[in-house]
Amino acid sequence: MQVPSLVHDLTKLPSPALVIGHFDSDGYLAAEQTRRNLRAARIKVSEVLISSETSNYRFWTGRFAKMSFGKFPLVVVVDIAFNFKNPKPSLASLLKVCRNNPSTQFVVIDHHPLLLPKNGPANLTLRSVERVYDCCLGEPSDEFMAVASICDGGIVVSSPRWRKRHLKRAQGLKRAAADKNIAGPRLQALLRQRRWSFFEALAEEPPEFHRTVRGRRIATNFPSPLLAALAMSSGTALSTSVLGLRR
Ligand SMILES: [Mn+2]
Repeated sequence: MQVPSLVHDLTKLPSPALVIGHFDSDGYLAAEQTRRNLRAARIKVSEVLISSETSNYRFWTGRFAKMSFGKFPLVVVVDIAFNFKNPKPSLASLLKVCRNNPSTQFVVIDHHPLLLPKNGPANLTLRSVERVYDCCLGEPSDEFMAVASICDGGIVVSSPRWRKRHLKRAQGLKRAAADKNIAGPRLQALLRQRRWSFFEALAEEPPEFHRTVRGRRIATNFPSPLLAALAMSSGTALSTSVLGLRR
C-alpha cells in the first residue's frame, strides 16, 4: 500500500494539492514545511486547511469525512492523530474517503503510531514517523521542523547556533496559535512569510499576557500588545516599528 517513490520524489506527485494540518503550533509548522517542499518540487498547493475542525482526532470522522476532494488530485494530511483510545473509527473513515475518491492520492503522516490497515487502498500512503521533526512530506528543515519539535516538547534537532533562536520562535508561535484572532489563515500567512521576528518578539512579552488553558488564551489575560496590534492590522502587514526587531 505504501508507495515509497511517491513520497521520495515529490515531483512525481499529482497537482494541485490540498494540505491539511493539525490546529496547533507544530501542526502549522508541519503544514508549512510540507507546502514549501511541494512547491519546491513544482507541485501547486492551492489550499492549506488548518482550523478548529482539524484540532483533534474528531477531524477524521467529522470534517474530513464530509469534504469533497474533486478539485484535488493530491491531499496531504500532517500531524493529525487517530483517536488514541479507539483508532479504528478514524482509520475506517480515512479508508472510506480514499475509496470514495479513487482519483485523489492521499498521503497521511503523523508522529503518533498510526493503525495501519492490512490491505489499504492503492491511493493511500499512510506513514507513521518517530519524531515530530520528520512529520512532514519531503525533507524537514531546522528552520521549521526544529521549531515544531520544541513546540511539541520533543527532542531539539538543531545545531547549537540555532537552538536559542528556535526556542524563542517556538514560544512565540505557541502564544500566537493560542489566540483566536490569529489562529488559522493569519498565522499561516505569518509563517509563509517567515516572519520569525514577530514570533521572537512575542516570546519576549511577559508571561501574564499569555496564560493559556488547553492551548487557548484565557479571558482574564492582560492584552498582548503584539497580538492586539496584529489583530488590528490588515492581513499580516505589521510595521517594523511594531515589531521593533530585525528579521
Ligand atoms: Mn500537533
